[in-house]
Amino acid sequence: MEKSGTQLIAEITEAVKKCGEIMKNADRSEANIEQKAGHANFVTAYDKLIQKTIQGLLYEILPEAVFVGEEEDVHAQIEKGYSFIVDPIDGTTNFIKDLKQSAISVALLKDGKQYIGVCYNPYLDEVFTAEKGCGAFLNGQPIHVSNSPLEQAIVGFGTSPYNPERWDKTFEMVKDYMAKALDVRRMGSAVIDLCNVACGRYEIFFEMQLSPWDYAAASLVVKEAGGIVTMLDGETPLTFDKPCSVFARNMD
Ligand code: 2AM
Ligand code: CA
Repeated sequence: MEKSGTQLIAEITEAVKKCGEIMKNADRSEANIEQKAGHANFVTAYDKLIQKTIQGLLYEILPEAVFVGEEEDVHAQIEKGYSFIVDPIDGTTNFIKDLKQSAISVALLKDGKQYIGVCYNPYLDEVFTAEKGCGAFLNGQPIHVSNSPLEQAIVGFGTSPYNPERWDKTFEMVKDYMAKALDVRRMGSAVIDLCNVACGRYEIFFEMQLSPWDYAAASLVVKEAGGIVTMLDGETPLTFDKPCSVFARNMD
């Protein structure tokens, strides 16, 4: 018999919590930091270890699903059947710096469409979960985006650090929001930023370029919490087979 969404969420939650222990107890002196292509684009031995661990655990949960992970060389096809899209450590620079603002993100897609999202910040022991059509939850309690207007909004943003050609436009937008909103924040984890929109701590989050593992789970959490998530043009749906911009908000 096929597992229900509730069952899958429970099992995936258990898996991310196990991996959260690895993240929390990591010895950063042994993190073996490597530079990937682009400015401030790092991978540590822990990104790789957590990815390998979560891949094994997710395989036990749903063996028929293909696996796409940030630290993977070959990316699988996602348009048919089940696929997991996973970020083992979102906020790798925060992790390296011990800022305690990083998350593990697991999305489950069905025929290329978002079905389940689970995001875990082990430092706060916060797990955000959503199933398409069933609402969003923080540690099992229902969550909703805030109803504050722009004047009272916290606007989170990412700087697309590995894409210098995006910086000018990003900071123009930030300056514009500084004038119109309450204040701005730059956390360093798109997953945590999006979850902050979902539970009403932020009203807006944007970043000019992210990869599917950065938003596949958390953007479902925002939508199921009553928010809106599109590309920066305000209407185009996000893509899960290639990078895109992300614009999440509590209201239009
Ligand atoms: P990461 O920590 O998993 O690498 C910071 O602006 C946000 O962008 C983080 O969520 C970070 O995820 C993500 N990020 C960093 N490098 C990236 C890259 N090369 N492509 C897409 N997203 C990236
Ligand atoms: Ca990421």
